[in-house]
Amino acid sequence: MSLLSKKKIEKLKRKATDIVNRTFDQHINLAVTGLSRSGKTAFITSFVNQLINEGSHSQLSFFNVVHQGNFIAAKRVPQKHLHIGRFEYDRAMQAFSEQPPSWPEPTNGISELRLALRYQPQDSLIKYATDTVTLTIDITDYPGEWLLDLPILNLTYEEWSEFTTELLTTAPRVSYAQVFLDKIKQLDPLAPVDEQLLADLAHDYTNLLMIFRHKLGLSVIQPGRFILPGDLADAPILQFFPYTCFNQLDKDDYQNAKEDSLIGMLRARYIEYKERVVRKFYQEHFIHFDRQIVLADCLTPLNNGPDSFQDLTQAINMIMESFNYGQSSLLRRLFSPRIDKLLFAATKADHITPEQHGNLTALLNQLVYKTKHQLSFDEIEMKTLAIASVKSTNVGKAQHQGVDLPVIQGNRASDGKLITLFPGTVPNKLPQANYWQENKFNFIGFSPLARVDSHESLPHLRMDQVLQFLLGDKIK
Ligand SMILES: Nc1nc2c(ncn2[C@@H]2O[C@H](COP(=O)(O)OP(=O)(O)OP(=O)(O)O)[C@@H](O)[C@H]2O)c(=O)[nH]1
Ligand SMILES: [Mg+2]
Repeated sequence: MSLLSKKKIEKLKRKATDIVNRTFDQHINLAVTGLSRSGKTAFITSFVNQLINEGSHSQLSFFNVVHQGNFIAAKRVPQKHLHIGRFEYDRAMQAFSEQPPSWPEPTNGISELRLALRYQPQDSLIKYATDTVTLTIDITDYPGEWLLDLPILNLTYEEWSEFTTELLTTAPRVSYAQVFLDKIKQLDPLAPVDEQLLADLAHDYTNLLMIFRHKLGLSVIQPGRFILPGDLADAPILQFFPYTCFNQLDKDDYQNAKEDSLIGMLRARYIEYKERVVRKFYQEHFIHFDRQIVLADCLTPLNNGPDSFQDLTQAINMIMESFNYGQSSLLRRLFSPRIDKLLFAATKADHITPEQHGNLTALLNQLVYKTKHQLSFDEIEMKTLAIASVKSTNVGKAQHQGVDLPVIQGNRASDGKLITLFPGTVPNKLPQANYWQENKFNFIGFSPLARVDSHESLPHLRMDQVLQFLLGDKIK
């Protein structure tokens, strides 16, 4: 055979392999969300870190492809959408690898990262055709606050104002909202709009939302973009607020109000927000997600008290609406979403002793499944897990009045001091009044335990179960 024909045959062979690979190669869009500070950045960093460092002492025994020895390698590849921010993996790993190590900075908005995972197929048909298959994973990080806005799509400005007025006029919000409510009372809603006044009041309202989230630890924050504006910071589309005196406004006057009146402009901006911000997010991003992870920090609200916990319950209810695929659901009517697996993960499980993990999962189950009964989730497979993306404590035992007590030990974030503590018990169901009287949950922020180089695996709890649930069935 001539050299040329040999070369030609080689080329043809390569082409054939390429076609086979393209047929079997897989792709998945994975979305990660959760309210601010719930642990999204730490989660994605750990997710990527576990995969790209597999082999260097990573602990992924529940991830079948690794356990069975068929995992070859994973690497980062350029992301799909160039107009979306990059998930700053290197910056996050840099924080974990410093001495002393620290947590990555808070993020604001949406970002993306793409991974290519190569493995040896086990499926007899695929195995016959090719030695290796690549699973491409697009990971998107976006704020859970954006999902809290879904109900807005179904509400008129008047209805939304009424919903929000109810929140603002009851405890715990009312004590901070009174000044704002008084200012609104002074306004003539039908007078020509003063845009500066409108901007100032929108600013006051945004500040209130910040206090609710960061000072009171509340979760129901609407509109979600006000505290996490992404690239919309200072845009007029975010300059509106609920009108809290609808009970004093004549219905006809409201209907006939011109756009240059205060109430008319508030209504117009609300409608604009609904269309250009909320609907756009669902259309441009949400409907393309295949699988979703919702991270929930249940421990901080337990530590904050009943108001904060009750608010988390309501926020999870609202977030669940985005996965309600029932025929008559708002989501189904407006879009064609395709998420088929939904993982709810209670983060920061390294803050409690291991015998409490079951309770934490049971508690999250109650939060999630309470809504599941009311809505239709038939098309989505769901799972709940208690995880730590980056485990930052060690577990031990301490003697207390002659009894062995399980304790955790870690570096306190506020001063870096090594402390040992029994953090308290987590209820295994939605806490009743007596829980709050009898228990004091002690949630103390910890720094990462020890520095981890970028080529080493981060310590974790149950990230392998996360990987198996989200990717396992795609790896054949
Ligand atoms: N102990 C422990 N703390 C964690 C873990 N994950 C996150 N944290 C803590 O939670 C904080 C917030 O984590 P991030 O990953 O930045 O959360 P986020 O959801 O990305 O926050 P935003 O970007 O502000 O929305 C961190 O700074 C840590 O203090 C974990 O696995 N274990
Ligand atoms: Mg973040």
